[in-house]
Amino acid sequence: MAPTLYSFGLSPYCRSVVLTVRALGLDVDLKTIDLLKQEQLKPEFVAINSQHTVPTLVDGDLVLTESRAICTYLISRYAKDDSLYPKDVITRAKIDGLLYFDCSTLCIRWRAAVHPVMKDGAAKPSEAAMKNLYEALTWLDEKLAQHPDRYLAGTAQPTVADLAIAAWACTYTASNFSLAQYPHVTAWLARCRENLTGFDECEEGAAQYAEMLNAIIKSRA
Ligand SMILES: N[C@@H](CCC(=O)N[C@@H](CS)C(=O)NCC(=O)O)C(=O)O
Repeated sequence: MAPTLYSFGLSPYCRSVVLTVRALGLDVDLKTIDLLKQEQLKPEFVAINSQHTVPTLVDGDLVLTESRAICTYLISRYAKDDSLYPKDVITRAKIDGLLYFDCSTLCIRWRAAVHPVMKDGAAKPSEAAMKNLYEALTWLDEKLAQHPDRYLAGTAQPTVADLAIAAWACTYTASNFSLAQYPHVTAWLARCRENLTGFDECEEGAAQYAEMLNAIIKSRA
């Protein structure tokens, strides 16, 4: 039976998993949990994931509730080759490092900038939070500068690190946070746009997210 993926298109976490599903050409039963309608709090979903977050993957008896673990699991279980998550120890270590950087730094700093607006009534992201976010993007740019024209882990082909981080990066650009001062990030994102299967779908979700965020900011101006 195909795995079930509970997902919401506006969520960057979900979009990274959907990019992985598309890259694998995998058949999944995609079920939308509309966070704007608070569907994640319905008892039937909380019974599956008491943390009530998407993405959530159910594959047989396995329930996974962390986006990056879902991506690497799907690749390990279903990929025809290992290009998205190479078994070579050094390359895999670099990819894991990038996924943790995404989880512990990029996402956290994005959330620190945007959540006060989305959840706590702030008029716009604070300057301090934006400074921290831009600092993290400088680090991402520096990583890419070490091997221009390649993907994040230094590979010639995209890996799961690109899928995870591109889902966030296109959210920045859609939300009018300029990446102009990060030439390597800009060029890498263009490569992702050109080469990742399903990137249009990912950018569509990013545009909807941005529309929601910008409408909130405008309403408080
Ligand atoms: N660490 C989780 C975070 C997932 C997460 O925070 N998802 C948000 C949407 S972007 C969510 O489901 N929020 C609903 C809630 O917390 O009730 C992952 O990477 O999968």
